[in-house]
Amino acid sequence: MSKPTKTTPAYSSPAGGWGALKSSAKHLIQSENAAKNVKALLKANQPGGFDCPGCAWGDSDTAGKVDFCENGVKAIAWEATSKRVDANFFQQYSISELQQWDDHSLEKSGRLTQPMFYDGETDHYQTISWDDAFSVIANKLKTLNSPDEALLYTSGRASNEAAYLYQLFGRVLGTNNFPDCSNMCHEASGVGMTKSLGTGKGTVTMADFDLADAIFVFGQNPGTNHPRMLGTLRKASKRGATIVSINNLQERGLQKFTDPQSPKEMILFTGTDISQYYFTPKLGGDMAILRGVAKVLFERFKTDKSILDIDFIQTHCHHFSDYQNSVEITPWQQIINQSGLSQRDIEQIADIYASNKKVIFTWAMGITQHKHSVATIQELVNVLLLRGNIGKPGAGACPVRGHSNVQGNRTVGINEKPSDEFLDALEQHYDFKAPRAHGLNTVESIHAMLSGKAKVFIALGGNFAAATPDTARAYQALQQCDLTVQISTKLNRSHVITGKQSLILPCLGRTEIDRQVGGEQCITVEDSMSMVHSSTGQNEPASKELRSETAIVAGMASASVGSDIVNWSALMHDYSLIRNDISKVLPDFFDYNERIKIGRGFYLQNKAALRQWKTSAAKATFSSALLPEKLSHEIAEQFTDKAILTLQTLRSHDQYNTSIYGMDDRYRGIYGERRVIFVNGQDMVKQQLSNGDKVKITTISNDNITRSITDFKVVEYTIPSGCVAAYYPETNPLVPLENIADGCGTPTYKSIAVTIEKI
Ligand SMILES: Nc1nc2c(c(=O)[nH]1)N[C@H]1C(S)=C(S)[C@@H](COP(=O)(O)OP(=O)(O)OC[C@H]3O[C@@H](n4cnc5c(=O)[nH]c(N)nc54)[C@H](O)[C@@H]3O)O[C@H]1N2
Ligand SMILES: Nc1nc2c(c(=O)[nH]1)N[C@H]1C(S)=C(S)[C@@H](COP(=O)(O)OP(=O)(O)OC[C@H]3O[C@@H](n4cnc5c(=O)[nH]c(N)nc54)[C@H](O)[C@@H]3O)O[C@H]1N2
Ligand SMILES: [Mo]
Repeated sequence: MSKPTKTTPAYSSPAGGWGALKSSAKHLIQSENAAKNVKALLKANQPGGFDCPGCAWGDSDTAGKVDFCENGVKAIAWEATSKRVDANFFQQYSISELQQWDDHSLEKSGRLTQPMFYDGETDHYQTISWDDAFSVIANKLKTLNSPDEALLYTSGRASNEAAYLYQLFGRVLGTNNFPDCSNMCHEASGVGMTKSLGTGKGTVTMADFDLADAIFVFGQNPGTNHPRMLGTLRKASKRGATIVSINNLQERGLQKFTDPQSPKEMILFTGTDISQYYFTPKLGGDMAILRGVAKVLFERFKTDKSILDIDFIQTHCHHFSDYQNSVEITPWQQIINQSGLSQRDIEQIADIYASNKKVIFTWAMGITQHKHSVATIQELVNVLLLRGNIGKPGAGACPVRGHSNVQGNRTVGINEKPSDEFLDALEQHYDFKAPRAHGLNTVESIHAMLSGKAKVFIALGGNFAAATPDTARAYQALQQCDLTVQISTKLNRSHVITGKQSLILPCLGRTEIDRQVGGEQCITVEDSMSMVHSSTGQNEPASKELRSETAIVAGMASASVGSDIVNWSALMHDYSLIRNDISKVLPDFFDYNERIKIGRGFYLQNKAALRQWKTSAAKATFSSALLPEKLSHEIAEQFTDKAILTLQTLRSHDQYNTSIYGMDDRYRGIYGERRVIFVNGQDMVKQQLSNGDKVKITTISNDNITRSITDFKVVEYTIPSGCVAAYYPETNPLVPLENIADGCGTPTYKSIAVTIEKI
């Protein structure tokens, strides 16, 4: 085991602290709107204020105190910039020219201000009126042979109201083609947990973090991606809970954290130790760790019957003996090889797990973006079930979501595989026939565009061109479309990689005041703890021409499918009517409008947390999948003689997915650049590489497609031998479209077999 005291030389101060304050101030000043942003920040995550557009971590009970973090500041400052991308900008720069800009330069150009249209006749976007833009969409949709030739992508920032209306639009149009960011993100959590527990959502609330005896953080970098979670972990650590991190890298935030909101820690330059134990497995090794833990538990159970919660297992679980058998036939050698940890390490993890009564497992992309992610998540659940750690206070499963409302989007119907129950309710409420055939997920959508089966691509937010795998093919897919439509706040790659025609529809951001006929509107979102709360923008909109996402969806829908089935404009004028509709279709949202007025909103009850299992057997189900026979590098060994490394693609501290705020990654000691690859020292020796060498990275696959990116700088780093890491989205050209998780369509962004070669 590596104790947290052994840090990378990269950053020796605690995460957070003055470094975070300094960086927050820098980003506020660079937004050129500092005063407005400071005012906005005080309203972030507060009742009556807006939900931070950063991450999906739950709000703590900080009424009267500020509740935001360094990266929330960046997200807010990024949206509230004073820079504008207007008609003059598009006159000045052609699309071909903008294609040469990097992602940082595109987004840094500022907020989009008016609808723009590209028709393929010149190399420039031209202005267009909102009505004409909606007619372009309606006319194109009418020429399709089938509504299934349309794709309606969603990124997880959209509000419940906008997302609900968007899925209704698609279904009235006649398709379930709702690819979304979740397909690339936590899909495996939803699939795995639904199979095992009958719910795709986390079973814990913020209150459980105050009660847990131990918290295990798997494959997640909260110091960067969910900084407010560090506040929760700090509080838990201070009251004596045990925190264990299991991460391929020694992330600074998981080691030591100074809460910028603690005057004492700030003044004394001290911090709180976060993880008492830190284990650094190989990429994709978590399922093996968990299998090893189960093996130890079964072994100990022979002499100590209290090790497993037999009462719970007998009353609530299904397929226990199949699971026990799978665990027993899994050899230790395979566990050790795949995990990269020793048997001793795994025994220690099992000891910590077994000696704490109430345990929470949290996880994020280090778990969900592998080939065997669904099986890994089911194994996380298996281990929780063994000790009755589901549906008991202070214990449970916590997939920490990405986008601030990705969970809400799914809840209100953004799903390419909707349940019959949901479609029945829609049909009943609106009196129409909803399409029943399942639609396409993100990767399937790219295949459909490439083969000409899909012709119109509409995106409610996000940056499809940059976020998706196999960049060359993703670009080609979009470029083959007859029409691409982007509903966005800021300029990005997806605006310059266009279909034959293309529309940019600029929308209000989360921080802005949303004025409709019925007055100023609030929207609602759901966080990772299933809390639904309202969000009210505070800033003046970046341009008078902006429309809300909800209004844009309503405009597209009424132009395209008419208003016989749904009165789009009435809903757009007053969002409380949309919420009324949602509560009719989804009964869990009863008294929706009333309940969001109280405090921090309401909790959508998780059935598994009540030990009610909505699985086919009405029990929590142990999954008995075996460990994968081979991990990605072992599969790739058949195709090359060269030394194979496994690449994970991850986020720097200065980015929000494809939005690149800046070129630093402070906690990893990287400044002013992004084209770096983190390599283990011994691997460098083997490959005769030195720090600072420039390399070409090439994917190993057997499909005769060459995927290479070049000019990456080698950085020696504390990372297990055989593993390397580099930032996304620059690495997306390396990710084959075919490399997806078993049982869900998530690209294997955290395990790409590559070779590196000095240039
Ligand atoms: N500031 C900021 N906040 C964000 C985002 C952002 O880009 N910027 N993105 C949002 C979104 S959409 C999401 S999904 C989340 C993402 O949040 P994270 O999941 O934290 O994001 P990644 O940067 O992909 O980090 C993956 C982490 O898992 C570790 N890891 C990788 N592979 C493995 C493995 O096989 N096993 C183990 N045990 N560890 C592994 C990596 O070392 C890294 O620490 O954050 C959300 N919040
Ligand atoms: N290689 C690799 N690829 C990955 C990942 C990885 O770890 N590695 N992670 C995957 C994950 S977890 C995710 S979630 C996806 C993210 O995929 P997306 O959600 O598609 O991408 P984002 O970068 O979050 O989208 C940024 C754009 O959203 C727009 N935007 C911002 N705010 C708003 C708003 O309020 N409304 C609207 N309409 N638009 C807005 C802006 O124009 C901005 O340019 O990427 C995935 N891709
Ligand atoms: Mo995500």
